[in-house]
This record gives sequence, structure tokens and C-alpha cells, in this order.
Amino acid sequence: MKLRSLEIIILEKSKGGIFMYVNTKDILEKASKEYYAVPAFNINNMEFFHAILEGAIEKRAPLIIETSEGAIKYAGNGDIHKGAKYFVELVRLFADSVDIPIALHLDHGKHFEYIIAAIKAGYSSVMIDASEEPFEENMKKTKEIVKIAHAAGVSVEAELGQLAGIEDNVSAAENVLVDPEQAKIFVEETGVDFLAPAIGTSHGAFKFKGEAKLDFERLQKVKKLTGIPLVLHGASSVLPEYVKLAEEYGADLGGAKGVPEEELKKCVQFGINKVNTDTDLRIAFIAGMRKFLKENPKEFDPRHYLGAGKKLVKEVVMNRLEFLGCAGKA
Ligand code: TD3
Ligand code: ZN
Repeated sequence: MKLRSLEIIILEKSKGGIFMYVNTKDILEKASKEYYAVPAFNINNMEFFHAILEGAIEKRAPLIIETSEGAIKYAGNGDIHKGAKYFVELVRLFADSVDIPIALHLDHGKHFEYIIAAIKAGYSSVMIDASEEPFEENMKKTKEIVKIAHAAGVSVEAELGQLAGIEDNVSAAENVLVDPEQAKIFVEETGVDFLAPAIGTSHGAFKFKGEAKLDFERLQKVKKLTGIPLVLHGASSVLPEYVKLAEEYGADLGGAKGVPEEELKKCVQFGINKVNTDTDLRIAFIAGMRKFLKENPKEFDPRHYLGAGKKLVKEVVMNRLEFLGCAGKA
């Protein structure tokens, strides 16, 4: 199988002028050196992408867009190669005419065929998520992907420990926190570029029953022992004002709870550089769209009701870019 190298793509494109589609590793290594974090925003469609891009341009922030395997299948209408290509084309089309660095990442790559599809299509980085496998097996699979991805100029994220919660292809019954000593061995053995250590967060809108409880000590140890950029999964804040707005217009999100912004800031201080965010955007979008539809019963132009969702997504994006410290870093 012939892989298309990101470096080759960059060379070709750079002949044409400004080119801001970059390797995720470049964005994250700068963030790690300068102690800030870049949110990685999940998208499934064009509207979310436009909202996120507008927010990042206004905040002059580097941008990481990520898509799950489910998003790739969805965008390709069942064809994963078309789906991966769709996102690369979409992101690169806009990256060509902006002056902030943009990267495209495969989130939670669980299946070899999706990871290869993403690399072939030209993603900037991929995640190999073999975190539910025994340590040795996770290491073996990660090593294999690192070899293939690096040959194509694509960087790699892996995960250690497990996050509870269910979303798309991602599911686990309960949290298993990362072992810092294992993290050190894992990074040395696999050559992975950034690592997601499980420190107590979970995916989705219902993260904690009581107060948020994250293991900062463990996080600090992992950073000290590995020295590479670290990733926080399940990092949505599930902001009460958006949950309230969505519920006012008919949503049922009782008990929704996320990671408070102050806790996220502590994570950044202790070594997190990539903050995965999906749920917050989904809630903002649905709140905006529900409100619009309720208030405008005669409307049926998709650009108008999707546009109402987009507006609130952009708000959430700009707020995150600001408090995570990456505004102005582009
Ligand atoms: O990996 N992700 C995005 C969602 C994955 C499933 O498609 C995250 O870690 C973000 O999680 P959340 O729910 O806190 O936004
Ligand atoms: Zn995740």
C-alpha cells in the first residue's frame, strides 16, 4: 500500500503560497514548552467546522480539529475512505487561506482500517486507542502504528488507563487510572508523540455524580517521567448556562456535569497540552437550534436554524481558546 506523505503534501502546497495545514506535533510541542493547551474540537459536519474556524481566527489561536471513526463513516455516507478524504479536503481548503496553523487529527482510532484511511487521506495525526487492551498489547499495537504513521510524516497519540462513559466507538464500564511508571516505559518503547493519561475524567455529558475529582499528582508524575505533550480526554465543562438554555427549549439533560474550567486550568499547569472537546459543542449547538426553531415556527431554511446552533458553538470555542491560554499563540 502506498501512503501519501504529509511532508510531500506540504512541499507541493508550499510552492503555491501560504500553507497552514501542519503536523499536530508542531502545535503541541510549542504548547508543551510554553505551558498552555490547545483544545481539539470534534466535528461531524461543515457547520461545526465553520464555527470553530471563525472562533480560532478571531482569537488568533492554533487549531486542532478532530474526527472520530464514527464521524468519518458518517461524512463518507458509509465509505470510510471518502469520509477521511472529505475532512482532509474541507480542512485544507480553509487552511490554505488563513494565517493560523491548523491540524486534523483522528480521535480514538480503534480499527486499523480507519487509522490507515486517515493516514492515506492526509490527516496530520492519528490516535491509536488500544487502552482497553493489556499493557503489552497496547504497547505492541501503538508501536506498529507509530512506525507506519511516522513513515508518512503523521504524528501519533496513544492512551493509557481507561475512561468510563459511552460515545461512538468509545466505551468502558469504569475509570482505570494511568500508572506513571508504565507511562514512562510506554513512551520510550513506542516512540509515541503525545499521550492521553486517564486521570479521572470520562466522555459525555454525565461525568461526575458529586464534585469533579481529578488526580493531579498522577498527572504531574506522568509529565515528569515522559516529558511529552499530554492530552486530556473527556474534558468538556458542560457549562450550566448552555444546559439550562437547551432545557428551556425542550432538551432533557438532567444531571449533566463536566470538568469545571478552573480544574482544566490546573490540568494545563500540570502538563496537559491538548484538551479534547466534543460534548460542550454539541450542547451549545442544540441549545441554539432548539431556541431558534421554537421562536421561529415558520422557518425551514437549514442555513438559518443550523446557523443559530453555529453561533453558540463559536461562543464556546472562543471561551475555551481564551481560558486554556492559546489565544494569541498562532
Ligand atoms: O475524544 N473525545 C471526543 C469524543 C469521543 C467520542 O466520539 C473526548 O475526549 C471529549 O469528550 P467530551 O465528552 O468531554 O467532550
Ligand atoms: Zn476521548
